Formats: sequence, structure tokens, C-alpha cells
Amino acid sequence: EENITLLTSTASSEKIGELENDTISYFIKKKLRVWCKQPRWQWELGTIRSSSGEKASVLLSNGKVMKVARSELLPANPDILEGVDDLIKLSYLNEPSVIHNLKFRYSKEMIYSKAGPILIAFNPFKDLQIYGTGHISGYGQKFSDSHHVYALADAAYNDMIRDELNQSIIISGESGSGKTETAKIVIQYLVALGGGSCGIENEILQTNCILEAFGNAKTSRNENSSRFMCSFFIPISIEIDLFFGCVCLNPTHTRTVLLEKKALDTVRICEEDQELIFKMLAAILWLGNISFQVIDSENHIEVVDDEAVTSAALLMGCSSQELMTALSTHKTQSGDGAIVKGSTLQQAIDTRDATAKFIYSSLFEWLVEQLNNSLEVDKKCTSKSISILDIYGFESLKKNNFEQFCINYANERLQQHFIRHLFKLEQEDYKSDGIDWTKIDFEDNQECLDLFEKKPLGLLSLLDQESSLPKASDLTFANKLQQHLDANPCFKEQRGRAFSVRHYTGEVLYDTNGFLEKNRDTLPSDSLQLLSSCNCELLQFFSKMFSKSESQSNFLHTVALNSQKQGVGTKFKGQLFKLIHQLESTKPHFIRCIRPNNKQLPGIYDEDLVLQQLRCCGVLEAARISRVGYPTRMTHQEFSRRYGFLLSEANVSQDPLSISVSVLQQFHIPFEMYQVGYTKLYLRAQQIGVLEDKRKQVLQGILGIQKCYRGYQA
Ligand code: AOV
Ligand code: MG
Repeated sequence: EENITLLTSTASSEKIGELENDTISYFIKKKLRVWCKQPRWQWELGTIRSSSGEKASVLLSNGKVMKVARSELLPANPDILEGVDDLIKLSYLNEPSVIHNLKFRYSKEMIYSKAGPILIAFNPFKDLQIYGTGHISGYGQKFSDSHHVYALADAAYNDMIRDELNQSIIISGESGSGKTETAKIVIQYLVALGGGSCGIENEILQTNCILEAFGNAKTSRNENSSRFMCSFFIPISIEIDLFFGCVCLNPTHTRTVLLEKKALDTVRICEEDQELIFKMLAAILWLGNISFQVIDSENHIEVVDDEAVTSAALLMGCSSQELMTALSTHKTQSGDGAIVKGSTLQQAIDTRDATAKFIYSSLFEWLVEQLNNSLEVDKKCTSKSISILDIYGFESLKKNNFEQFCINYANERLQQHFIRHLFKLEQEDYKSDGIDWTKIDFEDNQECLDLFEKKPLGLLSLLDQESSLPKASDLTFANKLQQHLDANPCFKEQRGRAFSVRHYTGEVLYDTNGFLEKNRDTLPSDSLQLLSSCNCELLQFFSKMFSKSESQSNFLHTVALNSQKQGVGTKFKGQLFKLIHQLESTKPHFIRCIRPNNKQLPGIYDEDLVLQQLRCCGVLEAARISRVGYPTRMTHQEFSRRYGFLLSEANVSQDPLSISVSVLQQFHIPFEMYQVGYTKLYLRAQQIGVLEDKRKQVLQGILGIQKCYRGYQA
């Protein structure tokens, strides 16, 4: 095939540009298929008819003929590459080719594709018959390079066994792209692989159901949107970072789901505990129904003494009077001690909501603990684990507030982890180990992270500073941001209370309304006192845990001589750092989920939307690096230890490097498929499979001989 000119070699993106330019001349000369730029950034497939100077005339697939400048043309791939399963197999890795290829696959219900090491997963928005027991056993029997989440999970499992290393499966993508569903599919596979007998699958399924009942909410992007960050570990435990900053979760829904599905029975939560859970949910519901009446011109209130108060108090284990006092008054510190003041309407509402939210999130946290205890399976079987990370996806809604602010920041952090592993570390490794490599550029989001994290002049820091000022308001906060961050290229000032951030996924407009309050997220001391005095074990326990964690963080502040209290945003940053730190000690496997349309319907492929997501997540760069890069690397010691015994003639030198090279030669691994570094051997994709197969064959042969020998002895 004359027109398949592989752009391999170690080409930088600039060089790729030049090469593509040359390629276009070639395409024009040979009158081949090209992509032709249309208004609005769309591309149409066509064939060159003729050319003169800088312009070419192209026959489009819709029958029209267009005159186009050379710069508006890109090479198209030959027919035989239609719908390839790995983007790195495309001869031309330009955007229209990639979009077209994925569209072709999507139309054939092939929702999974690879971009080198990354698994791309399209949300089908309908049930496909590609999961379940039959399919699972297929992957167990090793068709490991087929493209499915199961294959990725299988690879992670095998890597864990082979390298004795913890693994992680990191699932990212925008809200509604299918992360949580994908995580469930991964878990289902791994549980089955671990010999999932005794109904453990069902337990896990029900555990998920319980987690979702508590931690999911309906948004405009996703009916079942995750509001918490969840790592599942196999062998099984769950770790959850709650983030309820300001989420209005729905206890009625939680209750309905828990009742309908009898999930709590399945995971062996005892009857008394179940009763407690439902009691707490009911208490939260009643709390939400408590209303106030304004009694004077200064907006002071009185609690309306109705069924809501009596029921909430009864369930919480206190008197109606105690509850009403806690809601309608608040203590302030003054020179000679505390003074009790009547609450204003806003203060009363805040106290009521903070109390309900506190019970809700404590309950969730406590329940996760119970689930972990219940799931405790035989941990002896392996000391290594695979963690599966599913977070809330990037959100850009009509109105974005503190919740989106934190969610999007988390996504930036995770993106940096991705970039580090796929681009930075990879290329640093090549360079330091002295192999021949020309750098490939990639979009780094470090600047945006700095905007959030820099001290003292970053978004989170400034938010904490402003939150600690009693006179500050959301407007003064917005002004402060403008004053200090205007020079940062990722920050854009807006009128009034708003500001914008240029995220890796695009610009998002935030409204600072409620930022300070949500960042402070104080549980009023009166509420805390009330809860600790309630005649309810669970509430006493929750308040004890809360006081403990508060005093711990206060202690840390004193130690750090930092008088400023940490806000929700900064605490959230701490949790994220902890998570990333954990991930750093694992070998990552990445899944990028793509939302093919905004309508949440099957069969619709919105090219612009898909392209925007692919651009953001660096899929193209990853595919480029992977095509010219060396995904498998092993130290010479590791390599020679694993494959050295395959050598037909013993290597006299015994030096790992020369043993390794001999192995490669014996099995005819072509020169261009590997490079030998100072410390490691670098192999291109798929090469290690050849050696692994050989190794397995030989080992099985040896085993066979042993069996035979034993039989003979007997
Ligand atoms: P998310 O986790 O990425 O959003 P979900 O996993 O909740 O998105 O997926 C949204 C919806 O898409 C699901 O409720 C399913 O209806 C459908 N869906 C996703 N993946 C599949 C699949 N493989 N097969 C069939 N249907 C699917 V968020 O949590 O909002 O970021 O915070
Ligand atoms: Mg989710």
C-alpha cells in the first residue's frame, strides 16, 4: 500500500507538522483521500481532483466540489484502517481521523478502544450484551489484547501477580460519561476473578447500591451523579472521601432505595443498626421540615412548634425544648465569657441545615465503616491490592458554585497525575537512561493547579483568609481574587461576584455566592452540644468523633503557628494529596470515559463534544507517545532473571545486560522494537507478549516432564 507512510521515528510535534505538510503534497500529487476543513471546525472526507498553487479542488463525499487551501487539508487514512481498535494503528493520527474512527466504532456498538495504554470508553446509554459471566470467563482465558474493560482489569490483575506491585485503575471523564458504571464493571470482573463465590458479587453489588443511595444526586448532567470520591480496594475494602460541602442530598430517596432493595440485609448490617440508620434518616427529614417565624424587625426568629420539631426531637433523643433552643439561639464569645443571643432567620436556617448535614455525612461515614467490616474477606490470600478510583466528573453547569469549584479542582489534580505518568515520567525516564528520544510536547495543567494551590496567593488560600474575616462577604472575596490573581493566565476576572478559571477542559464561570459560608462549614457549638447530650448512641458517637478531629486539627494549627483555620477547600486539598500519594505507589491503568452526547441518549455521536473531550484528556498525545515510545521497561536484572533461562546456550559473561541482549537476539526481536538503556531495557508495545508466551511454553514443558517423571517413579 503506497499511501501508508508511517510517521514513526522519534518525531516531535513540530516535526510531525512538517511531515504532515510534506504528506499533503504527496496526497495532492497522488489524488488521495483527504480531510477537508469546513466552517465551524468540522471536517469532511473528500478526494483530491486537481490542484494549482496553494489551492486544491476536492470532491467531497456528499458530491460537492470545493476549492481549499493546502493548510485546510489533512491526510485521511486508507479504507483498510476503518475502525481500528487502537488509535496507534492509524497511519495518520490527526483529529478528524481519530474522531471518524471512534464514530465508526461507536456506530457498530464498539464502545471500547485503546489509545496506546489508555482505554477509551464511550457511554452507550443503553445496555449492551457484552458483560456477565460468559464474557468474564472469556477474558480469564486470555484474549488480553482485546478491547474491553475486562481486558484492562485482567491486565491489572496479571501485573499485580507478576510484578508483586499494587495496581490502580483510574477512571476519569466528565460528569455523566460513565465512570461509576465502568468502575462497577471492573469490580465485577475482579471479584469474579478472585474466585468470587459465596455470593460476594451480590454483596458488592448491594454495597454499591447503598453507597449510591447515600452519595448520589440528580444533576442536569446525570440522573445518578456521584457526589463522593470512592476507592474500592480488591481484596475488598472501600475508602470514601466524603465531599458534601454543599450538596443537597435527598434522605427520602436514600430511605426508599435502602428499603426497596433490602440491600442492608445482604451486607449483614444487623437489625438494630438498620433501625438506627432509618431513625437517623427520618430525623434528618424532620429537621429539614422545621420552620421559623420572624418575630421582630431585626429578623430574629422563633421556632414553629409543630410536628416537625416533636418528631425530630423524639428521633434524636432530646426534648423539643432543647432542640428549639439550639436552633433559635447562638453563643458568641466576648471579653467576660459567652453571651447567648437570639438567632436571626438566616442563622437559624444555617444551624438547622448544618445539623442535618452533619448527621447525614457522619451516618454515611459510619456506614462505610460497617460495610468494610462486613466485607472483610480473607485478606491473607494476597498482600497486594488493586484500587479502583471513581470520582465526580468535571462539571461546567449554567451556574457553578463552591461544589463545582472543588469537583473541578479534584479533576485538575487527577489530570496532573495522568500527565505525570504518561508524559512527564515516561520521557524523563528515556532521557535519564540515555536512550535515543525526541521530546513530544503535551498540554500541562500545572499552571491551573498553581492557581488553586499557591500559598498565600492562590484560590484556596485566599478563600481561607477571607473566610476568617468576620466582615468579609462573597463580593469582597471576588474583589480580593481580582486584586491578587489577575496576572495568572488561568484566571479571568468577571463582573460582580463572579470569576472564571481556564481549566484543562475549558473555561468555567464561577459565582462566589455562598463560597465563604460553605468553606467555613461550621457546626455551631450549640448544635454540637445538643447532639452530644442526645439520648442516642449514634449521635453521641458522631459528636465525639467530630470533637476529636477538630481538636486534632486545632492542635496542628497551633504547632504550625498558623492562626488561620483550615476551610473546607483546604481540607479537601489535603484529602486529595493523600489520595494522590497513595496512587503514586501503584502502577496506574487509565480509563477515559467519553460522553457522546448531552441528551443522555443512545446512538447519538456529537462530534464537537467528543473532540473537545478527547482534546482535554490528551488522548492524541498519549497515542503519539505510545506509538513511538516504549511502554514496557524492565531493569536488566529483572529481564535476565525472568527470561535468561530461555537461552539455548548458557551465556558465559553472566552479566545481566548481555544476557538480556542475547535473549532478544535469540528470539529475533527486531532492532527497532527495543532500546537498551543504562539501567533498563525498553520494549515497544506487544513485544513482551512474544517472550511471555515462550516462557509459558517452556515452563509448561518442564512441568510436563516433571509429572511424567513422577508417574514413572510411582
Ligand atoms: P459518571 O459517574 O461518569 O458521572 P455514570 O457512570 O453515573 O456517569 O453514567 C451515567 C449513566 O450512563 C448511567 O446511569 C447509565 O444509564 C449510563 N451508562 C454509563 N455507562 C454505561 C454502560 N457501560 N452501559 C450502559 N449504560 C451506561 V458523575 O458521577 O455525574 O461524574 O459525578
Ligand atoms: Mg459517578
